[in-house]
Amino acid sequence: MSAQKLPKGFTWGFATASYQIEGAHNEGGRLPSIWDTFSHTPGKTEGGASGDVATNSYHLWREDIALLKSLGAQAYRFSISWSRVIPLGGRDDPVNQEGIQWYRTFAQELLNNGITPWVTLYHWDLPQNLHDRYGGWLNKDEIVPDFVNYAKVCYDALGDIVKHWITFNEPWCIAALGYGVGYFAPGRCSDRNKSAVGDSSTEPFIVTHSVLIAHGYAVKLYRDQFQPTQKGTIGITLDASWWEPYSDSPEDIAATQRAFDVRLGWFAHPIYLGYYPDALKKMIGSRCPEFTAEEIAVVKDSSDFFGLNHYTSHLVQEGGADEFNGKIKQTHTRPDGTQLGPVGDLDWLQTYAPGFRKLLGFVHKRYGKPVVITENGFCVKGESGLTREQALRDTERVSYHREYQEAMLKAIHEDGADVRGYFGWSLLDNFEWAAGYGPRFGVTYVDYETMKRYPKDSAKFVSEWFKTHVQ
Ligand code: PNW
Repeated sequence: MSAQKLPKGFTWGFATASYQIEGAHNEGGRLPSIWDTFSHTPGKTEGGASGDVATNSYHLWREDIALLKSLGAQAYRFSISWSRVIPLGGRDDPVNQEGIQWYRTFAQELLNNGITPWVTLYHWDLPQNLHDRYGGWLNKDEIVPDFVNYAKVCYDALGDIVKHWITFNEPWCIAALGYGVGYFAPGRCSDRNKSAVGDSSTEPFIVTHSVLIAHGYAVKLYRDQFQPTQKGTIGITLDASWWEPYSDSPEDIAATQRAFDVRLGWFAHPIYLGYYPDALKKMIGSRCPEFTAEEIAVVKDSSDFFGLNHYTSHLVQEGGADEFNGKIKQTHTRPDGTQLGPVGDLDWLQTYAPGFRKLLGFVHKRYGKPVVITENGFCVKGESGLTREQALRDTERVSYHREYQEAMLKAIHEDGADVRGYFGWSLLDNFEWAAGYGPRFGVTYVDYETMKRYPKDSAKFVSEWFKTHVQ
């Protein structure tokens, strides 16, 4: 059994995102995104951290590629900063050739090193100008054509060498964290005793609607005008926990079903099945936007694969108030007081690999598409307080990856899940959004003083594991 391999054609590598690694926030013609504005606003990020410098990958990209190569990665998932490519963002705004050229050089150099680029178009960094000009994702009629134009610029400029596209990363975070609880840019939230802006009861649903439609039209454009000649694939990345009932009470079981339907189905149902889930409509009633016939025809079946980001599992109880999670209560503590698994450096994260196995089987069966794991990883509790030498011996992250990768293998061989790829999050320690530089998700340690990269034990583990399991 241990000799079992991954299916032929399976690809693996590591993932990052533009704002979390690039730095050079005001170089090369780039203008601010909502994450620049947000992170420069006092009180929004831990210690006032920003991505101004991050891991300086805009300048140190050759080192990043050399690192990927030394680990034997077959693929690399990175994202394009919209504000580098179209600094003002809009369909009538100028394209910044310097930005285009940077990504082209980067993608070409990956290929020269035998690494396949997987490109995310939107990993949360909306050009600030579009937010200021018309409200960004709140304004469907403006943002959809602007996003589609941005996608077209990218397909045109890079599609001859980039064959794997992901339109959006985790729309749930965009909508719920950006416009519901205000924890992420643009920081809108009506019911916090912070500076209340926006309407958390409607905006996340409006934003999601815009994102789904923008995704649909960007995919349609690719399929109509580029896929026939460029022959790439395109899809979206959604994030999901595995949700398990806290007890076997009918209430907790029903709440768990709602977690799947609302937290994941809010996005996955329209894209893979062609409608918003009943549980969502029931919960939010007339606040649920409606698709026109044309829109839903474009959104339905708009992803060639199921891009899945997965980190943790949750136990679910009836009785929460938060609509974005389906009004459930989530915990990692079992009724007997034990924990699901080792605790990470962020409170939503605990290791529980059996949940990953079950989720892979579930997603494949429910949504019927091949799955690509576009992120999976762990931040070790207290790692930023360790010396570099200590941090490099990251046994907990090694265990996490061993357990999750073995769980994936079981899902493939024993449950029939169709999984085609795996990207570890992340290649590097990096800017962990509102949590700043505290939590470290990298398989590579970054010394933020010198910007030197040092592979941790987990980098070697992941690399060896995949080398022995791919065929
Ligand atoms: C993902 N949750 O975000 C993002 O795609 C990455 O950019 C990020 O660095 C990484 O995971 C680690 O956080 C998530 O609350 C944010 O469950 C929040 C959750 C999950 C993923």
